[in-house]
Amino acid sequence: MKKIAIIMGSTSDLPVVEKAVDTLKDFGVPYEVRVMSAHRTPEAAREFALKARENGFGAMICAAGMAAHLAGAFAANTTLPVIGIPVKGSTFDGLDALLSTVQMPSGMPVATVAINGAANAALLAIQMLAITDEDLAAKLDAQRKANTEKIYAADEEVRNKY
Ligand code: RP5
Repeated sequence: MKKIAIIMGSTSDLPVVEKAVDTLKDFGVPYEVRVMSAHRTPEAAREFALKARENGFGAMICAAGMAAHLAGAFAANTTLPVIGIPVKGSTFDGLDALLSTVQMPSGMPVATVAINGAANAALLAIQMLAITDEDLAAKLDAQRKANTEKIYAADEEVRNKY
């Protein structure tokens, strides 16, 4: 199975990124977690992106806050799918990172999830791998069913209570 790269701009992004790691773990999808910055370590980020396909990755998740160029910098150097997680910082409620991540120019797509949307980033990466992996697709179906059951149970609980 292809690996998923999870890259964050700083270890201060870890509390957000951990939800993506947990989700990939739950689905048994192999991953590598790295800290690289579009601004502080641009050479390392470029090198990693250039070699990602030959190194066995199928998609990459890039999490960054503030002037969040990480996902875009990776997209510039690979044709693997890049998923961006805008991380909420101490100012602007994460809107700065959201706009920096989502507003890519034509020809350089970054699939941007919600601010701090790490679980969805991982699920999207899993869905990409599941295009050609039926076992993974079955696990996604099972998770959807379990989530639906949880909502039915919550609905019943609320109806009974009120
Ligand atoms: C971004 O700047 C990082 O992704 C992080 O969200 C933000 C702040 O980084 P630190 O100053 O906490 O290292 O590049």
